[in-house]
Amino acid sequence: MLKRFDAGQAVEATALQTNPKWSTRNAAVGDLNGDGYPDIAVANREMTSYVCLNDGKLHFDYHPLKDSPSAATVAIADMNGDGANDVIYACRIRAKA
Ligand SMILES: [Ca+2]
Ligand SMILES: [Ca+2]
Repeated sequence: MLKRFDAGQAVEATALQTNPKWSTRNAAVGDLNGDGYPDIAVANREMTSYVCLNDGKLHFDYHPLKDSPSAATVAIADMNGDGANDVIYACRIRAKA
């Protein structure tokens, strides 16, 4: 669910369409492709995680994160100082809880 805030008050909410089979545990927001629109990275438990690239009209293209078998959390930051955001995700192997 996306909410817009104006002066601290929630004034609008929009359902974000994602795959209902995703077992999402965490999400992070940041511009991942440099187009100026914020994108979303999601951490999915016991399955592949994804980045969701925003076209600026709240439509998202989903791209799998390589080697993300069971991510517990995710963050977005420029880790190598090249000016482009990177995705950082922590995975649990053989997660039971
Ligand atoms: Ca973007
Ligand atoms: Ca970077």
